[in-house]
Amino acid sequence: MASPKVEERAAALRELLHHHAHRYYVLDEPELPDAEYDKLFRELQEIEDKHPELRTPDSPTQRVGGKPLEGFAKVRHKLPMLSIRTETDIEASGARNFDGRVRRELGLKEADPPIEYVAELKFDGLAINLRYEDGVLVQAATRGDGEVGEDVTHNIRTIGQVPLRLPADVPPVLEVRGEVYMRRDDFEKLNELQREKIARGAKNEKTFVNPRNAAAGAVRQLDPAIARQRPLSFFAYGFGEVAPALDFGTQYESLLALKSWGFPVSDRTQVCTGPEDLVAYHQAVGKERDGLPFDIDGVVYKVNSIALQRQLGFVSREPRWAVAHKFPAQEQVTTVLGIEVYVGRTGKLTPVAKLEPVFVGGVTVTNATLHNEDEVRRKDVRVGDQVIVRRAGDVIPEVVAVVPDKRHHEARLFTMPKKCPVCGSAAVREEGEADYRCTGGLFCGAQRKQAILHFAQRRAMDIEGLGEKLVDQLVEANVIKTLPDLYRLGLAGLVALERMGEKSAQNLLENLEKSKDTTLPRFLYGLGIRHVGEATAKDLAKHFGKLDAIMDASVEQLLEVPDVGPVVAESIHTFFQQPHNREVVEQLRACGVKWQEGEPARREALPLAGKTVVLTGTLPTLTRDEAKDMLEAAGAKVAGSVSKKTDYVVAGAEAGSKLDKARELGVPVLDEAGLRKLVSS
Ligand code: D41
Repeated sequence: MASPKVEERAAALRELLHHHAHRYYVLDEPELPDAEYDKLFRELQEIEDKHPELRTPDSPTQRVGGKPLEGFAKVRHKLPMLSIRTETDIEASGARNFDGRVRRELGLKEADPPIEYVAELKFDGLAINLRYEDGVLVQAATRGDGEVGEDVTHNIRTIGQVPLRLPADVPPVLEVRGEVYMRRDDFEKLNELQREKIARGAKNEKTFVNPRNAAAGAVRQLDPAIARQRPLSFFAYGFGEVAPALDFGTQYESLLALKSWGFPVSDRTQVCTGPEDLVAYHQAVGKERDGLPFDIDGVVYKVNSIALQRQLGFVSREPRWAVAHKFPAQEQVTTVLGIEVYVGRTGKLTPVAKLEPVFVGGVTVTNATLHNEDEVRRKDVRVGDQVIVRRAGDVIPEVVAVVPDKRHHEARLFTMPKKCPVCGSAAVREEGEADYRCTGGLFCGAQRKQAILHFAQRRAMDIEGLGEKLVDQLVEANVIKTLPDLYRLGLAGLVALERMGEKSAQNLLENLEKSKDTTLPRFLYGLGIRHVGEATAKDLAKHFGKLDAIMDASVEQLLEVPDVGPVVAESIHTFFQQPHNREVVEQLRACGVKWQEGEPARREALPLAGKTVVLTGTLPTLTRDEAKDMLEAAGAKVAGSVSKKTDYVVAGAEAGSKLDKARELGVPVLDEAGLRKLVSS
């Protein structure tokens, strides 16, 4: 018999899990990281395993997957959508355990040859079943509880990567299964937009906790117009009902077939032989994880031979021939020790949470951004709170939510300081803006440091060896107050700095000298004008040819530059109206900073004027930047994704979905030789 205490705990867990399942599946607004939810779930499972009399019919453990939402038509899957067993052991042994189990089930001896597997990424999205009849997409449904999902056809149709029509050779009934997800850059853009809407006073808007929740929210959006604004992606990994049946020999062949029909299939999928190949794959993907453009929460191993898959079969809706091998979670709970305010290059004040160190997505995190004052208030983050921290890829870690029932104190609400914490100048928030800004400009040490680092970076003036530590020293010692001071540094002054030897000082001076020979776009970008990124700097240089023309341009003239809108034009104009900014430019030129000035562009005269080109894959001799420069010099616009408006796609080795898309849309595809011919045409 279970003790009253255990019984009480089971009831409390059921209550908690019901609450969090509702937040997650129905509202798309989780309050707990998945890993935390899983822990509670497993605790309840263990209690129920030990004391089956405590297992109630409504226990969350008795339901597989999500509950279909109200408001959507229900779809009964012709073949149930299975789930995938998770290998709990994060270490390499996870792959070995799986291989061991498979061999045992198949009755193999040690001397028998190794098993072939397909290893693939485990996308962190939501599973979808696409049904094609006579090659036409007729229905898209969520997984739901595996038996019954929701009809979300209208929203899935908005995903460009989902083919609406297939080639003639596909079976009359074809169901394709895959994962709908949101890329990290699309997710960041979406949340940035949401934050702006909230800053402008929108009431019913919120930011999303992670790309998966944003994707889930978009897929289950009742209004397809809203779904359309939430850029989703798709990749295919398997099949549902197929009639007449297809007779593939291996899992891998089936993926190649999907690819040939125009479905996006991950190019990171790999055939592996034996467990050590799987271990190597797990480790390699673990290293690549941060650099991927989307979230993955692990890798998946599948037995490659379809005959062996049949022999293995499944247990309680999980195939014995597949397993998910996870990576460290990208969200964790930790405590806020304090909230500090950082000052950025443009004077933007950012509240940053100081955290109890926590291991998230593979690294230890101690700081996480809170974005701005509104966000801190909306999420109601206070010192001492337990919060969910997310770290994915190269994005700065962020506090995504407070864990509400874990607050044990009455900490004070955060307010933004009205003075810059670095220089003491007034901090102001303009009407309709989300951020406070320090008004100190280059008087502010923080802005000065950031401005110098920005100027020195590789993509701007490319001053090698001028890193963060050195800039801190130079600014704090008051050796550098403005950018031209950099070029007035002397050997004696540098050597006087702590930890600076004569050799490194000499090197730095040489690098400074080298940096003087630059290009107009690099110089313009390096000035750090608000809203002028690399692309805009290039556009400006191309349009005006000479710096003086840009400095003297009116807002109207600036608006003539392609892709320059009112906000950007205003910002450039204001910058060059400030006498101290003009002075900085003059002094830099006087110090010997120079570039080749050009003629104002006559766009029509360029061979690729008005053409849009997309680059994908690795070219044999040109780097991506070189290819881009070549195309832009010929008047082309280089875009990031393929659409009907794309004129050419230049594809190199390992080109992925962009190439598939180009073929699907009939966009001409060129190799490097073709590119060279095109720009010289
Ligand atoms: O990338 C994924 N999330 C993924 C999910 C994948 N690469 N493969 C999967 N394979 C399966 C089986 C083995 C059952 C065909 C899956 C899933 N299932 C899956 N996703 C959600 C529930 C099940």
